[in-house]
Amino acid sequence: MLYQSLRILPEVSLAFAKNQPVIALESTILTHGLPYPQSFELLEELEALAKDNGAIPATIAVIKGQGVIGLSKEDRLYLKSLLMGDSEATAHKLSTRELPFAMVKGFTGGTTVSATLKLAQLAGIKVFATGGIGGVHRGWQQRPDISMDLGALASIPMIVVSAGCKAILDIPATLEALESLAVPVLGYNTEEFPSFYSRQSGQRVLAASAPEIGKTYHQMRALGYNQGILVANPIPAKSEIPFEKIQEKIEEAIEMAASAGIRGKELTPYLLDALAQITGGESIRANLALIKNNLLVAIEIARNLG
Ligand code: PSU
Ligand code: MN
Repeated sequence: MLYQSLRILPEVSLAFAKNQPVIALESTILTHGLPYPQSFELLEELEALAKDNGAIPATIAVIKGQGVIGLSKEDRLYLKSLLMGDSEATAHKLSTRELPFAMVKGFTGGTTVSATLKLAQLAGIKVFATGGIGGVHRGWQQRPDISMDLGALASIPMIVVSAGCKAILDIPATLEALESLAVPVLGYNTEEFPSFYSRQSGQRVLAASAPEIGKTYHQMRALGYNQGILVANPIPAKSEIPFEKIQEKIEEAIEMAASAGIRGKELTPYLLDALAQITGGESIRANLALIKNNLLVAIEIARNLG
């Protein structure tokens, strides 16, 4: 058997050859983060937005055991067929620890931030746009549910543009963990760490511009660091859900998850879905707006990377 199998979309290889910015996108948001068909509409909008702004998107996933850097037409059709339940196979949620076994078994799935980082690194990508990273879940004192996204950020040199971490998490604890792991967290032109749906979180970070983020990335390489950089870019004001308002709904969603006994890798998709129901879709509208905004900032940073 062939160990490590990656397929790079020709358009992505060409972008490397032409020195055009290439931005990695994750796919768990498609398979587990958003309902179908909104998920695929978002994918198409994101890819068009990247191209309109002179960048090439590389949506990363695992298709039949192969790491895919940029989805082909066939990949999209196949993933859609799994999400619509037209096939026996299921779309898995793949984080770093699941990736090797999934490749051996020929599984198909969406890659989380951690697994996307791993595959993007192998492909030579330096900038990745996502919604919100995973982190330390509330209640970690009882059960230490800490996303593999943090370990991946600590060991893979990549600029990850997010709207902060997911609001459902323990945000101060997530920032503490990132500090312990020596992952720089830079606010994109802001000193307040955003909390996904909201521009506020009450937590302070250092503010940085796109050129400063690019230079910090190079400085880290010069110093021999393995860490990536977490860029925290606030959701546009017109799409935000105020911090106090969303907190109540998050607590409701967490209670629902607890009484349904949901834990492990099912927890995040469950909470996002519960929040979408509780907010009547407002959380999904906010999610769509912030990810587009993150993509634009990722392109701006990639241009400044030199
Ligand atoms: N944030 C979202 N939607 C998502 C995710 C994060 O708004 O779908 C996904 C990302 O792929 C992230 C993953 O890497 O959830 C984290 O899952 P966990 O908490 O199980 O590590
Ligand atoms: Mn977890």
